[in-house]
Amino acid sequence: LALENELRKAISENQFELLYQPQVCVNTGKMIGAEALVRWIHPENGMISPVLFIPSAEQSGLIHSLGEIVFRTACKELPNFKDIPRISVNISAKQFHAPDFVKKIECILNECDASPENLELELTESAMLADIEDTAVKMKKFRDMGFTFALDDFGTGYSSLTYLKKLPFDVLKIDRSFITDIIESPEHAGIATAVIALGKALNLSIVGEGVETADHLQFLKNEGANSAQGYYISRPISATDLIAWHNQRV
Ligand code: G
Ligand code: G
Ligand code: MN
Ligand code: NA
Repeated sequence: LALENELRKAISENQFELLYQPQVCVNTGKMIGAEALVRWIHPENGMISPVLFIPSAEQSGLIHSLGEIVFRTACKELPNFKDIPRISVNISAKQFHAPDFVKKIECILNECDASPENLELELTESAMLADIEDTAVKMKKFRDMGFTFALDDFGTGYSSLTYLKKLPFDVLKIDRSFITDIIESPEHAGIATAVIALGKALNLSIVGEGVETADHLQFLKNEGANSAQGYYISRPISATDLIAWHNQRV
C-alpha cells in the first residue's frame, strides 16, 4: 500500500521517463525500430525498474493512468524520431481491456498531433487470454487507424497457436529466456528454431530478444529471424541517445 500511494503521487507529478532499446535487422545491422521502456525516476531513490512497480500498478488500477502517461510521452517524442521506422509501446492486459482504451488512445493521438503509422503496440499472451473476442475487435480498430502489433514474450505464457492464427499480429518477439541459453542448451536452441519457423509460416516478422552475444545474433541470422534486440546491440537508452545512436548507424 505504501508503494501504491507513492505510485499515485508519482503519476500526479509525472516522475516517469522513457528509455528506448534499439532493434536492428539481423542481416544489415540497420535500425528497424525501438522499444519504449518506462522508468520511474524517484526523487529520493533514483531510477526504479518497471518490474518493481508495474505489478502494483496493475493490481491497484493505476496502470490505466500510468499507461496513458507512457503513451503520451512516446507520442510527444515521436517527431524527434522521424527517421526511425517504428516505436513500440508495451500495453498491459488490464489496460488493453479497459472499455474506453481505444477512445483514450485516440484522444492522446489528437492531443499530441501524432499519427499511428510509426507506432507499434506490444501485447503479451496474458492480454489475449483475458478475452480473445475483445482482443480481436480492438486490434482491428487499432489496425484500421494504422497501428501494428507485436506479440511480446512469446513462449513464456500459454503460447496458444489459436491466438496466433486468430489475431492479426505483425511481429513475434521470442522471449529472452529462450535466447539466453541457445548456445549451451540444444533444447532451448530447438525451441527458438521452432518458434522462428512457426512465425515465418504465419508471415510474422521475428524479433529475438535478449541478444547478449555475437553468437546469439549469428544464431538468429542462421535460423532466419528478422531482427534482434538486446544488450549486445544496445541497452535501453534515452531519447537523445537513441537519436545519436541511429544517426551514427546510417
Ligand atoms: O526494461 P525492463 O527491464 O525494465 O522492463 C521490465 C518489464 O517491464 C518488461 O516485461 C517490460 O515489458 C515491462 N515494461 C516496461 N515498460 C513498460 C510499460 O510502459 N508498460 C508496461 N505495461 N510494461 C512495461
Ligand atoms: O518483457 P519485455 O520484452 O518488454 O522486457 C524487456 C526487458 O528486457 C527490459 O527490462 C529490458 O531492459 C530487458 N532486456 C533487454 N535486453 C536485454 C538483454 O540483452 N539481456 C537481459 N538480461 N535483459 C534485457
Ligand atoms: Mn516488450
Ligand atoms: Na519480452
